[in-house]
Amino acid sequence: MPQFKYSHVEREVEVYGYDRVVKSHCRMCHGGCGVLVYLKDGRIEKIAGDPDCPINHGTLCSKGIGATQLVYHPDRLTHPVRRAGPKGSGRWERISWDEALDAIAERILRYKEEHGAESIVLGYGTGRDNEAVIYRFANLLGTPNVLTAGHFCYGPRIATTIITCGTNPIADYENHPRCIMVWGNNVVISNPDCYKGESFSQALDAGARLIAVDPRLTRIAARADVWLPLRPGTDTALALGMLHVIVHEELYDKEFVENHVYGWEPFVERVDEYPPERVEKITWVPREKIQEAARLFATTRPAVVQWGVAIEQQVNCADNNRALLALMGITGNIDAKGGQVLFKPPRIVNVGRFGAHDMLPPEQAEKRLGGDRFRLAGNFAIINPKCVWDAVLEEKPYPVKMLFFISSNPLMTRGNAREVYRALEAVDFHVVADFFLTPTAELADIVLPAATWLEMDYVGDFWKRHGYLLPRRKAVQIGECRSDHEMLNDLAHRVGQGEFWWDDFEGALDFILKPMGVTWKEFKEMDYARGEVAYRKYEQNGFSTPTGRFELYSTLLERWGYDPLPQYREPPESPVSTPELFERYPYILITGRRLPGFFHTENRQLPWLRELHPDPVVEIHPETAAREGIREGDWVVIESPRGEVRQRARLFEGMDPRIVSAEHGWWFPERKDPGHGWEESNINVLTSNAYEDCDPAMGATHVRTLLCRIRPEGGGGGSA
Ligand SMILES: Nc1nc2c(c(=O)[nH]1)N[C@H]1C(S)=C(S)[C@@H](COP(=O)(O)OP(=O)(O)OC[C@H]3O[C@@H](n4cnc5c(=O)[nH]c(N)nc54)[C@H](O)[C@@H]3O)O[C@H]1N2
Ligand SMILES: Nc1nc2c(c(=O)[nH]1)N[C@H]1C(S)=C(S)[C@@H](COP(=O)(O)OP(=O)(O)OC[C@H]3O[C@@H](n4cnc5c(=O)[nH]c(N)nc54)[C@H](O)[C@@H]3O)O[C@H]1N2
Ligand code: SF4
Ligand SMILES: [Mo]
Repeated sequence: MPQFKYSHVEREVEVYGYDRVVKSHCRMCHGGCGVLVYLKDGRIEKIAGDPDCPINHGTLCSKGIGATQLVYHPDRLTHPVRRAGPKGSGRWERISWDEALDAIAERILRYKEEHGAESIVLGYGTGRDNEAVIYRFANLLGTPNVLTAGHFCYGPRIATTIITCGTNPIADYENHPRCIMVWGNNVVISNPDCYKGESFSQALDAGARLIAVDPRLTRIAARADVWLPLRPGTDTALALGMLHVIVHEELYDKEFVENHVYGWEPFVERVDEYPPERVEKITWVPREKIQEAARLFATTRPAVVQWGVAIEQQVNCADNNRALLALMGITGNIDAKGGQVLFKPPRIVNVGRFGAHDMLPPEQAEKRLGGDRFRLAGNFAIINPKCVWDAVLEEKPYPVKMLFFISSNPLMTRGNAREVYRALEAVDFHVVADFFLTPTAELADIVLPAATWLEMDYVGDFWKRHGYLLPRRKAVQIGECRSDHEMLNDLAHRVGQGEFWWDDFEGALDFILKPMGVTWKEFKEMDYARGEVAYRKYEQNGFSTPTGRFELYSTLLERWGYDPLPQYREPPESPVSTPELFERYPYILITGRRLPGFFHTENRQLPWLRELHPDPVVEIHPETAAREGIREGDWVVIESPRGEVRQRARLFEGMDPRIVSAEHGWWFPERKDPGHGWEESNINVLTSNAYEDCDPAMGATHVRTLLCRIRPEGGGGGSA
């Protein structure tokens, strides 16, 4: 039994008779929190926050606590299965791991031979700490096609920060920024990427001023000094308007601008096109508020921008990010203590190198789906989902024969769900690795039982940019479940990649850690590792960009044929771009606000978490509800030009009456038919995935802002 600094742990063990406490690292969301896993008779009895962990200091959210119910859920898949009836019939037969992996390997080799490796698409959803192994497998196989959420989540942030300043600048909450501008993010609920709500809240308690840019009055907005409730999808215009104030009032950091940025003059010309009067008309935000926020942000240093995914799931995705980077940059906050820091990771084999991107032959990389169309994405190995569905359904530009989803539920989470359904139904061979038979898995040929984070050893936070690494330690084994890492390590041997993999996955962990001079067994005994912390490194080394400067004007985007400066585009559906459609669909629908207990489509099976939020909820302003004849709690039909779904009304005053806000990810695992109600409340039945609606450089699907109409279910006049 390890010794714990906190005596309450020892005491609890004694009083309640636990036989073991395993220190580990939660991954019920993007992960990060240190946990103590209490076991009795080999079973997890409870999970608590680890007070020693530098990421969460002992705090924990409902999902972390609820993980016990995930591990032991009776519906969990605990052995591989093969389809035993027509696709989607819900009939399955148990098979062994050897049978499953041999069958998958046989298909992979056959498709590679007959159609080229590019006909095999691997996929994952949002970061589940398995991306490095998936890319390694794909690159060594020779397929450039790994379908992720990266086109509209996090991928844009990595791509735009790398081309602007070399890496992703992280808010340095530990050193208490004095001003925080939260932009399209609800960090206290979503704890996204490199951030935890706890460290953000501590910076606020230490006195940071707060600006919130969100169409909804979130808890953060309610606490803010300035709240900018913008029209959804107009973020680039708002950011350029703030830059206009900062440039014209000379509130920028002159030394930084003079010595370290690239493209100042053309940048100022672009900013000049967005005076606050114009920006007010576009964004619905009064010009005085824009000026107030810009002044507060620029004059209270150090300051940070806490940005979220709302700005990435838009036609303006890359330019939203670049406009916010410009705000961080010209105010002198990049790599400043308490500002936006370019942290160094510990010395390890990083995700990119482990992912073996350099092993993908250039002629295969050329074939990346959509690589010609979305060139920023293509250069970062990211693809747009529609390119995959088209290649399955129309065999253009070449056929895709196999889809292999490892931790993703694309039927629920990608734009235009009905098209996704058609592609999953039509594809020649479909494999899924998951904990449950999700609506996506129900359309597979083989489903593999995946291990949860409590059932594996791993180097936690491997992919993050905050500079920490923490050991994730296996606590239990459930049935025949295997981690994605072990599964791919085994499959790799069966498709001729053996020389690049290991006898078992511990070898890979040793390989990752080797440059640090420790083995997995040694790292397992450590609390964490941290990279060297240093500020303003650019003063010595410049930025890792083609010009060595902070590129307000992107030389790479210019080379790829795009506007090198950020510009505002109207959302594809809006009162301005499609006024006739707006007459019939008179509300702006925003989708996907995060819920504390669920992670996208996950956790709706877990009683503790479902009890907190039993039904899908659509927020409607009381005036709008009255006009449409909708009362609190009514089931409401939400309709877009592409279809309709139902969610339950919650009347919410904290947004403009022209906005409606719906949840994403809803299916009903308690329903035993194989569809599990995937169409009923799935907001992506309503979203568009048309190429022309996507960000032209990044290929981000525009799922955040569309037009809709609403009516009470089973009656009412409706708004049409
Ligand atoms: N309209 C709309 N759509 C959205 C969004 C939105 O805001 N609005 N948000 C989007 C965003 S930001 C993202 S990132 C995507 C997310 O998209 P996905 O990542 O596809 O989302 P999930 O539905 O959570 O799918 C994950 C699946 O993997 C399983 N799983 C979890 N962990 C593991 C693991 O370790 N191994 C294996 N093998 N399986 C695992 C879960 O049971 C679940 O079925 O969705 C997005 N879709
Ligand atoms: N509990 C939980 N945590 C999660 C997830 C989850 O599903 N559940 N998903 C994870 C993933 S993959 C991601 S990407 C992150 C995302 O985390 P966040 O970025 O926090 O995502 P959201 O809550 O979807 O959106 C944040 C805010 O954006 C606002 N918003 C909507 N449209 C606009 C707009 O046009 N402009 C602006 N400025 N704001 C807008 C919404 O009102 C919302 O308050 O969360 C991660 N963490
Ligand atoms: S915030 Fe994320 S990592 Fe922390 S306990 Fe909750 S689910 Fe786990
Ligand atoms: Mo995401």
